This record gives sequence, C-alpha cells and structure tokens, in this order.
Amino acid sequence: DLLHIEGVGPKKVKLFYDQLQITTLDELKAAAQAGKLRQLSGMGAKSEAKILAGIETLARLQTDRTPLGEAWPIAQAILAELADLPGVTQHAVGGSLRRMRETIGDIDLLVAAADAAPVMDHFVQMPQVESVVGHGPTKSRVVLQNGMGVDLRVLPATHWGTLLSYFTGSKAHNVRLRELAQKQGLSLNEYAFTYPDGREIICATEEEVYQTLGLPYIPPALREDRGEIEAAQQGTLPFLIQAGDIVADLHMHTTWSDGRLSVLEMAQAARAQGLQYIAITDHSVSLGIANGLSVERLWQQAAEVRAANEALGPDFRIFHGTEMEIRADGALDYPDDVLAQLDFVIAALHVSLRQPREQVTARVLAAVNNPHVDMLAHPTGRLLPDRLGADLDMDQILLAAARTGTIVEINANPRRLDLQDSYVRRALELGVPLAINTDAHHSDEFALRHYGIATAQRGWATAARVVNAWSLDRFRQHIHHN
Ligand code: DGT
Ligand code: CA
Ligand code: CA
Repeated sequence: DLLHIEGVGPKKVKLFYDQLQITTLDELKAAAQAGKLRQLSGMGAKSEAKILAGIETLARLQTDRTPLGEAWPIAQAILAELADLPGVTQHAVGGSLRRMRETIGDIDLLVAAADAAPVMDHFVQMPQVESVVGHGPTKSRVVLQNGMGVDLRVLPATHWGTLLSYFTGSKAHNVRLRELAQKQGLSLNEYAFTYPDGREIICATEEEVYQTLGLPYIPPALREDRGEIEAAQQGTLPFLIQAGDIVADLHMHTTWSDGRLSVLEMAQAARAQGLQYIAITDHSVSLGIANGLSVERLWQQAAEVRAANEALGPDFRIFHGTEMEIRADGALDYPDDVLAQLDFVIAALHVSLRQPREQVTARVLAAVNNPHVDMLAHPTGRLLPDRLGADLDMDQILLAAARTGTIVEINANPRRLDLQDSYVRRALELGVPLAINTDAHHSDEFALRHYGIATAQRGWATAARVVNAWSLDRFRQHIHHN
C-alpha cells in the first residue's frame, strides 16, 4: 500500500519500518501529521508534507466518486476539444455532472454529429487517456490517468433531445419519464419515442421530449425524482435562481487575514463582474493560522473599507464584516460591543468539528441566536471528498435561523457546497433566508460561484429566497431588522 504513494519507494518504506515500525497507510499518515517523518535521515519538513499530500491523493483515488469541482474542469476541457472537431453541431455534459451533484461517479459526455467516427477516434486517442474500455460507433468509454471513467455518446443532431434527456438521468427521473410514455403506449430511449407499430417520435430538443409527455421543461438540477414530476404536472415547478440574478457576494477574504488581494482590489473585481455590493469578511482573532484580526486591526481595516467605499463611489457598496470563529467552548470570538459596530457578522465553525452532536449543535445555536450574527457560513465545516462536517442537528439550527432571520450560507467553493442540496430544500421549507457566497481568497475564485448556484438549484431555490439576489436596500433592511 505504501508503495502506491507518489514519491515513496522501497527504500523509504524500509526506513519507515525500521525507524518507526510503520506498516500501514494510517500509521504513516499519523506519523507525518505528528512531524515524526521529518526527523528521519534523508527526510525533511518538505518531503514529509509531500508524503502527506500523496496519501491524501491516494485516498481520493480510492473513493469511487470524484468531487464535482475536480470533475467539472476535466469534462469542460475534453468537451471543448470535441466541440472543435469537424461535423460536431452540439455538445454537452450529461449524467450527474449536468445535474451538478456534489460528487461524480463518472463523466458522461454527449455530442451530436453527422458522422461519429472521427469524434470517437479523437476521444480514445486523447493524451490523458489511460485505457480504452470501449470504442464503438455511438458509444465509447475511456479511463483517464487520474482514474476517472468517461463515457461519450454520439448521435445525429436530429436525436439530440432524447440523447440528452436519456443520459442526463437521473435513473430515477428517467424511470418516471418512461412510465409516463408507457401510459401513451410509447416506449422511450435515447433514440426516440416509439409506438408499438414501430412509428417514432424523434426529438431534436429536450423541450420536445417533455412536451411529448405533456410536461413543461424540467431543469437538470431537479431531475432526481424528488417531486419534480408532480410539480411539473401541477404547474408548480420553481423558477430556479440563475447566475444573472446574483448582485452580491457576502463572504470573502483579503490580505488582512489569509486572502491574496486588498479590500479595494477585491471590490474592484467584484464590481467589474457586475456585482452591486459585497461584504469583506476576514477571519477573527482566534484563528491565528489564518492571521485572524485582533480588535485593533479590525478597526484599522474599517478605515480601509471606508476609504475604498469613497474611492468606488455611490453605485457600489462594501460592507465591513467578519468571519467570526465559533470557539471550541461555544463562545464567540468578538464581544457584542465589537459586533455591534460591524456592518455584517458571519459566524463559522473551523475548529473542534468532531465534538458530540449536542455540544457542537449548541455552539452553532448560540451563534445563530446572537442578535449581532447576520449569517452562518458553511454550517457543517465539511471538506469534500474526505473531511466530514460536524454532526449537527440541522433541523434545530434551521428552525433557529428561521426564527431569528439569520441567513444561512450555501458556500460555493466546490470543496464545501455546504449547505448541501437536501438542507437547502429544508431551509426553504422553514423560511430561512439563504446566501450563495464564494468565500473567495482571490478574485479568481469568484468564478466558483456557479457551483453554489447549482447547489441552490438542486435545493429548489428561487431568487426571492437568496439574499445575494436582493437589492442593496432590501439587504440593508434585512440585516438591520434581524
Ligand atoms: P454517477 O456517474 O454515478 O455520478 O451518476 P450518473 O447519473 O451520471 O449515472 P451514470 O453515469 O451511470 O449514467 C448516466 C445517465 O444515463 C443516468 O443518469 C441515466 C442514464 N442511464 C445509465 N444507465 C442506465 C440504465 O441502465 N437505464 C436507464 N434508464 N438509464 C440509464
Ligand atoms: Ca456519470
Ligand atoms: Ca456513465
């Protein structure tokens, strides 16, 4: 097992065994975390950190699902190559990736082309392909060097609607679609609807597929058989929040803590992207590892935010906030008189996530119930794929948030996506105001927003319920009154 770690050969395995009696990955990880490897001859802090990173990569490769944030860019890169091939008229991701699930089993790619052969040939010969599992006229499958499987299906553009619908899934959603088809005496597959006598209904668009079934178009994020078919039948599908609805980002970091750009640089980048207001929310004092702000530095930062607001003028607004630690003992990191002077107070868990359910839930409840706390960020603190979040009684927390008007965040960073989709849905049922924030440490990370929007969509969120879609006045009113 140890030999599978990048940079570890037989000599090192022998060294670890002779010196530290290490025989398993877990023991090696523990030794690295305890700083014991760096003390061995020929090793140092750097090689120790490399081994730790190697163990984490290996762990990720061994789980059979890949985080959305890793699969998405890989799929987009392959798709862009295929899109440029001669004869390709349509291209899309399908499967769980199109539905934007938080983890992806394999990548499904869909292409419309008059002649599939050149597309398939290109696909199986891509440099990142490790092995070719199948290479056929309509369907090919490869495994990439990173271990991910990729399916590609190609049909003529005339069949694009059924192709897309069939391979977007989910399986459960498709079962319901086929049942509806059967009621009309039709069978349904990726090629067409078919009558018993062989006549076909060919669909070039997904809209036509749903229309044939007597349904309005159902967005991919909803296709999980979680009530979307019934809602479609009753005409009560939600108008899901879209990227164009977002005018604000309420969670980001600057060089004052662990961010990479200044207050003004972050604000300028946000404004350039069309946002109307942001909150600057650097870490609080006890998070020393992230250079959290003392109260003194917090007031210095307030002056910088004021100056940036003056520089940017009246059509953009920066709120001076904090991402305040909920400490292990449940206390908040700044006293109430400090919080009262801030524009926007986020509370968040980063430490002692493994406390028993009651204890960690009580910490979060205390924060939500504090009248100065405006928002709870990434509630569970999970990190995909392998760091589990706190064992929270989420229903209690969402009930408290609904009662106090505390905003609950959908953190858009694809390692977090926290709230997760099922809790988004519950939060909406309970009347909790939601936010979709990037938690950016550099303006480049504003680009992660789409993962958060997709997670909100998977939870059936509409723009009315997401504060980032509210006007500046409405947002101001909300945080003043709650
Ligand atoms: P994943 O890959 O585990 O994250 O999840 P999906 O949803 O991407 O599943 P996948 O890759 O097995 O198949 C992609 C879509 O193709 C799936 O959502 C529905 C459709 N599909 C695949 N296999 C079957 C099947 O045996 N029957 C039906 N009806 N649909 C299938
Ligand atoms: Ca898949
Ligand atoms: Ca697949």
